[in-house]
This record gives sequence, structure tokens and C-alpha cells, in this order.
Amino acid sequence: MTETHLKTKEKAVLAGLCAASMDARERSGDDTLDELESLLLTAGGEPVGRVLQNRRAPDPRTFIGDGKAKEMKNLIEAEGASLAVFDNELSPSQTRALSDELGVRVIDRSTLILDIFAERASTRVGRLQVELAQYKYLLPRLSGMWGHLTSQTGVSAPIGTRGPGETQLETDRRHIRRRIARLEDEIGGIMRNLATERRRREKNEIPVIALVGYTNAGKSTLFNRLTGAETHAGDRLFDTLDTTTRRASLPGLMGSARSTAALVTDTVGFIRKLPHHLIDAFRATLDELRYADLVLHVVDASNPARLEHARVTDELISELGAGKTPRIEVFNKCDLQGADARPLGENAVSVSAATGEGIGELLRLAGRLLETARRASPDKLQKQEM
Ligand SMILES: Nc1nc2c(ncn2[C@@H]2O[C@H](COP(=O)(O)OP(=O)(O)OP(=O)(O)O)[C@@H](O)[C@H]2O)c(=O)[nH]1
Ligand SMILES: [Mg+2]
Repeated sequence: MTETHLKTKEKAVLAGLCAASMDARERSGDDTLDELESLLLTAGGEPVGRVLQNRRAPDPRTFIGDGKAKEMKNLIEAEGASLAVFDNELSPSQTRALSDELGVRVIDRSTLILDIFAERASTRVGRLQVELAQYKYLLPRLSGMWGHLTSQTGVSAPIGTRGPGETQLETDRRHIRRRIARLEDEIGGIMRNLATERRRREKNEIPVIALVGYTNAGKSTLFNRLTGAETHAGDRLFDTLDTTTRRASLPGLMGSARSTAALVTDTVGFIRKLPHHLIDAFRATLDELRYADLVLHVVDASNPARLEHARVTDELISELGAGKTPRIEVFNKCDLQGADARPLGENAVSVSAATGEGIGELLRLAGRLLETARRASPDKLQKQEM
């Protein structure tokens, strides 16, 4: 299931809701809509307008409220848009009501992210994980979709869904459940292989350093700088989808003049409101994080929303089981104007992955933390010199 929802340069109007009744993290604002716009651009769409609504609570039917939906419809018609993208997660019935009201296709943030992932996934495990996430997203929405189909064909929903429609729906559900089970099986097999690899690695006692952070923070650029690799780094969101590990020889890592061997892992970037089934589906590759000896949390220090980005990443690091792993906050892009220049905390460094500034200090600090960890559990992380 890798069909993309967006054709090239499909014009879209964005919408977000900030409701007092919503969890603070679910609320939309100009900054989350900016991010949604980047996501849309990444997916190959063209943002032509946006609507931000404030209400006490979401409207059960049209989410942003009837008046705002009318306003949005006018904007869509004036701009010739064929798509509406909502910053918040919509229920199946809201999606349906809105697409009737607006006269265009309606998708939410999760669908957009899944779409980008579907297009980007390049390795086998990456593609399996995306497909699993898409089916998990689809399953609870199936009945709504069927209702929509029957209402389009003029059959009233209750009768239509009780008759042959329900049979069809059950068949689809069974089919999807079977597919989900098969995907989970296959991913499970891949995870077992990864575990074997990991055990081999542990025997070799080479420290593992994982790069983690918000999308576009500069993880891949730093990965390339540390390992001499040429992994693609680009100014798109979710440039990296697959976990890549490379052996690197890091000078001065263990306080020795010689270089020390380490395994450095580049991971998929995080983002606000990352669909939960996507995190679950990506557990196979993100699992690597749990076994890292050191986490480098990369933050784009030039981004005005860096604190929020760091908070989102922090939460996901804990959720993925690496909350207690020694960690360095790496404030990247210090070469840029507007980069945060305040004094940093104890386990924090200011670097530029692009120019190399501060990388020496990062390696020294990394070495110190790995050394402390090695002393705490001497069988692990023996100094390995190359
Ligand atoms: N000026 C400047 N730009 C940087 C620096 N590090 C990375 N960039 C740029 O920031 C953008 C994102 O870099 P990536 O390394 O792809 O970021 P990432 O964290 O791997 O992003 P995803 O894989 O998409 O999550 C690219 O355009 C890089 O060239 C830096 O230190 N300074
Ligand atoms: Mg990357």
C-alpha cells in the first residue's frame, strides 16, 4: 500500500484548530501550521492558504465549526485548491463531513506524515514498517469509509452497512488483519536478526553512539562528519527514514591520542504529533536506540522552536527506552545567525556539523561519558583501539 495521496504540486489549503478543551500539545498555532506547510512541501504539494480557528472545543461534526468551514470553502474555491490538510487528527466522520462541506479531499497530519514516509522508505524493513503503520491507521477508519461509499451511492447508511456492505467491510477487515499479522511476523524476523547482530557487536565491545533528534536538526550531517560517510542530508523533512550504522574511528574519544572504534547510528527524525502507530511500527529500527551506550541528542539551535523540539525528542527518547542512557545535548548549526548562544549545561556542546566547529569538544565529552559508563560496568565497552 504505497499509493501516494498527493500528486505533484497539488494545491492545498491548511487548517488548524486551537481549542481550550484540547490537550495543549494537540493545539494548532502559527508555528505548527508552518511545520505542516513544510510537510506539505516535502510531500510535493503547494500550500495556497491557511485557516486557524480558535474555539472552546472542536465542533463534533465539522471540527473547526460551520462558519469557519464556509470561510475555508471560499478560500479553496478562490485558490483553485483540490486538497484540505488539517493539522489535527480528525475522526472518520469529521473527515467525511468536511470533505462534503469543502468539496475537496480532506486529509489530516498523520495521513500526510504517513504519505511522506511511504514515499521515502527505501529499505525492505522501512517499507514493511510504513505499510504496517498505514494499515493500522486504516483499520479503525474502515467503517467510516464504507459509510461514505454507501451514502455516495444513495443507500442509507444503516441499511447499507447492515447488508452486503457489512459483509464487504468484514472481508476488508479480515484481509487487513491478516496482512498486519504477516507484516508483524516479517518485521519480527528482521528484529531477531538485528538482535543477533547486536550480540555479536556487544562481544566485540565496541561502543554504540546513536544520533537522535527532531527532523532537520542535522543528524545526518553530523553522522557524515563523524563517520566520513556520505549519507544524504537535505533540507527536507524526514530525509532519513532508515537507521544506518557505520563503524567509525574517532580521534581522542577515549582520551587517548590514538583513534577509538565506535559504531555510530543515524536515525529517523522526530516531529510533533508523530502518529503513534508510526512510532510503534518503527520500533524495529528505533529499537537500536535502547542498546546505545551514548545518545547524542541533536538540536537545531538556530530554530526558534528548538525548546519545543527538544521536549518532543526527550519524550520520545524515554518512550523508546533510552531515557537512562548517558546523553549529550548537541546544539547544532552554531554557525548560523540566531543560533542559541546561551551558556550550555554540563552535558551539552555547541557545534556546527557543517563547518566542524566544536566537534573536537563533542568527541572529548563523548569519550568521558563512555569511559564513566565503562567503569560502571567493566565488561562492557572495553577500550578498543584501532
Ligand atoms: N548552517 C548549517 N546547516 C546545517 C548544519 N547541519 C546541518 N545543516 C543543514 O540542515 C539541513 C538538515 O540536515 P540533515 O543532516 O539532513 O538533518 P537530519 O536531522 O538528518 O534530518 P532528517 O533526516 O530529515 O530528520 C541540511 O540542509 C543541512 O545542510 C550546520 O551545522 N550548519
Ligand atoms: Mg537525516
